[in-house]
Amino acid sequence: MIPTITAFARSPDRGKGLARDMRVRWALEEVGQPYEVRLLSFGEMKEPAHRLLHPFGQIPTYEEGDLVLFESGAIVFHLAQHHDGLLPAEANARARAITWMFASLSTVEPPILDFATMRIAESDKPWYEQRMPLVVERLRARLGELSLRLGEGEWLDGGFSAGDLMMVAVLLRLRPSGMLDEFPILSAYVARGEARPAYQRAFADQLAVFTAQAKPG
Ligand SMILES: N[C@@H](CCC(=O)N[C@@H](CS)C(=O)NCC(=O)O)C(=O)O
Repeated sequence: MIPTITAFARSPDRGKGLARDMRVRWALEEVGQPYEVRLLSFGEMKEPAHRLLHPFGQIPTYEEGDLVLFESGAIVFHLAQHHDGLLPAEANARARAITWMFASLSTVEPPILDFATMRIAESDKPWYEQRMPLVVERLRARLGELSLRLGEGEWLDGGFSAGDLMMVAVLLRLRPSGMLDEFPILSAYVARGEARPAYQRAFADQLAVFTAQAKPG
C-alpha cells in the first residue's frame, strides 16, 4: 500500500528542506517505501477536513489505509518499526536509538525553535534585545553538550539510525543563522546526513515542489 503524506503547497523556506515533511520523506527514502504527497495551502491546513487528520492543522500527516498519523517523530518511528534500516535489531541498541529520537525532539528541538522563532518572527518586539542573549546562551549550551557526546563518532550510537535522521533534521533548522558553523563536529555530522542518497532524493523531491511553482507563467 502506498502511503500519502501532506506537505506545504507553498514552501515558506523556498525549498530549503526545513519543513517537517522533509524528515518523513527522508525516512521513506531510507527504507525504500514509495509514497504520494498531497500539497496543502495554509487555508486548507486549517479546514475541518485536514483537522480530522491533524488536530493542530499542520503538516506533515501520514495516511496508510485506515491508519492516520501526525507528528513527524511518530511517523518516522512508525516507519522505522515496520521497515528494516532505521532501527537496530538488537533490543538495547534499538532502545538507545529510540532514546535519541526523543532527545532530538524534546531536548534539542525546543531551544532551536525558540531561537528560530525569535529570529524570524519576534525581532521587532521591545524585549527582543534583552531576551535573545539568553536564548542563544541556552542553545549554545545544549549544542555544546551534543557536540561533546558525538565527539569523533560518525553517528550518535553506532550505525546510522532514526535517531540520527531526526537529530540531523532538527539541527538543519540552524543552518540559515550560521549557528551550526560554530560547532564543527555538529556541522560535519549534519553534512554526513545530507550526503546520504536517501536524504538527497527526499531533498530533491521537496525542492521540485518549490521550483515548479517558481517557474514563470
Ligand atoms: N511537532 C510537529 C510540528 C508540526 C509543525 O510545526 N508543522 C509546521 C510545518 S514544519 C506547520 O504545519 N506549520 C504551519 C502551522 O502551524 O500553521 C511535528 O513534528 O510534526
